Amino acid sequence: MRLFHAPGSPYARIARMAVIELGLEDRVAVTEATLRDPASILLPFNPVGRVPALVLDDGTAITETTPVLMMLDSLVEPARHLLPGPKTPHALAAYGRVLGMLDGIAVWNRELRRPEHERSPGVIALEARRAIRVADELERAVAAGGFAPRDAGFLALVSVFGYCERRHTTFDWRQDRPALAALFDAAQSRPSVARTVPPAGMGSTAPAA
Ligand SMILES: N[C@@H](CCC(=O)N[C@@H](CS)C(=O)NCC(=O)O)C(=O)O
Repeated sequence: MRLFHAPGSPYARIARMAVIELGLEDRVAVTEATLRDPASILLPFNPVGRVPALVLDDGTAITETTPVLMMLDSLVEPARHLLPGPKTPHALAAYGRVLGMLDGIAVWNRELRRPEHERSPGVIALEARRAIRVADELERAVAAGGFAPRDAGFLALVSVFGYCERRHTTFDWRQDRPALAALFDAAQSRPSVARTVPPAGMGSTAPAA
């Protein structure tokens, strides 16, 4: 099977890290695709044109991060699954919270990529407030011992702040968030993290759009 990604995409990075964490590199080929490009090799498989997209051997294209993780999890024994289930509601809540934060950061970043006269100060202010609010909550959660297991919430957290670090530098997320920063820094030595660091730039298209 084949996983389409873009090096700058924080959503696709979660899936790429999952492939490595689950030991699926010999079963899942990782292919880079261009985004927002009518000639992209992704479009015949996924008309939505977004990554991650996981194309199964029968041609079925699984899209959106969580369904992709569900499919990847299904390839390994349950004890190694990354996605939390309803029996671990705190972990499920943590994963959802980080994904929600990522959605907001993506909107914020997209707004900043517009020509200045097209930007909405209202949207930027709203998304900045949202990001600060969630990051403060994540700081409290990490300080209390949260995000310790290497599950989907942990991978999503690393991906969101990795994106902020490299492609959304306007958000000074480390400021007054020592627990979060320490967790993020410690994660960098994991092979799944070290091997998927996004290129510096802006947005999700490579190298710098
Ligand atoms: N809700 C999707 C979001 C995926 C997404 O927005 N991916 C971006 C890259 S970070 C993309 O492919 N954008 C291309 C486009 O908008 O055309 C998910 O959970 O995977």
